[in-house]
Amino acid sequence: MDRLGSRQLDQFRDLGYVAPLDVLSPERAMVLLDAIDDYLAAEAVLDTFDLTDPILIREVVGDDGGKRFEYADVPNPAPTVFPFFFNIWRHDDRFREVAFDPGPAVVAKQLLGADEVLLMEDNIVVKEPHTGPVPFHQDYSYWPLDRPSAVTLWIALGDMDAARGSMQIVPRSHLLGERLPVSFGDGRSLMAEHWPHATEVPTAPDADGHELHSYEFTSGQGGFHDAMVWHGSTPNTSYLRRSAYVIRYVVAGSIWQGGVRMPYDDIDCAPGEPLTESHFPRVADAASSCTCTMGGASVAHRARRLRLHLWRPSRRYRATRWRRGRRCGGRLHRTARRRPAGVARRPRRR
Ligand SMILES: O=C(O)CCC(=O)C(=O)O
Repeated sequence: MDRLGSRQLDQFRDLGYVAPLDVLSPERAMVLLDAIDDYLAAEAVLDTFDLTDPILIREVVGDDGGKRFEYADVPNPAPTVFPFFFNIWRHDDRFREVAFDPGPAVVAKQLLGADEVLLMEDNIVVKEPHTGPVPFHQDYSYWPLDRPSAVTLWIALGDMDAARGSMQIVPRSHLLGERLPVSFGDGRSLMAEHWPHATEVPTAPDADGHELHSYEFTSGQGGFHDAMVWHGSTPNTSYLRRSAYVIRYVVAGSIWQGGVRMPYDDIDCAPGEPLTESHFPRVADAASSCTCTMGGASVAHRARRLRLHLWRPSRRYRATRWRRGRRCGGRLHRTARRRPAGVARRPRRR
């Protein structure tokens, strides 16, 4: 992936995002799509939950008398329609290679004006056919960081437009201050009583007079957005599964806030300390060329894109049979955990 030019950097500063960018070749995108298909077909998952699971955040007082927030389990009888994979790079080399590719990471450094960036997390976001929107939200509100010095790279796996459930961005909204996190299932704002400094993201920003920009990408293209920009995605009204690979980069030296600000994984980093590289590895040390980008589409590329477009949505996958605890063809390096009956998957967000 090439470094950005000054016009693209200006676009990012002005609008809060920059797109479209050639991030992956269609072939590489196809490899990731096949990987996702494998995971879903095998019903074996890593740290995965349904993005639309109900979210409940409660305040607890620790032994030291300090207050912090944690997620509470909420029973959710609804079938999984919105699989969300978390930190897949830890388990699968096909994703790790992209997450550690210096090309996109160098662009993240350019956008953040940083000497070093860390990989905060990666995600796969799958929208099954005929599933709803992702409500507008701001990524920073889900992160226990002391500053919004982070960017998200959203990569389309498969050709993408609004009918397929693509991303929508509210340009310039990154300049409008901190907002409350949103529960993705019902669009409810969270933390209102605890974060008096933050206001809600409008549920329909266009009805409030804001512009909307939509991502229309061919497979492998992507866009970077600012941690403060409002964005969401349209319903997937097509008969095709929609998949995206998402990488989040954060400036090295950012301070971890932990549950004092927002629940997250338990990690080896105490609140008030800089992010630990054992959990948030450093990327972008290498040169800026990206080995996985193949910009110009050859005839073969286009043929594969067409195949992607016609890709059958559920070769082996049965949405209703989605659950934890199965083997995944020996690909996983970690034993899947079985959730006790009646207990919802623990919600976790970016
Ligand atoms: O993929 C989607 O539908 C939404 C993803 C998103 O909001 C994000 O990655 O920040």
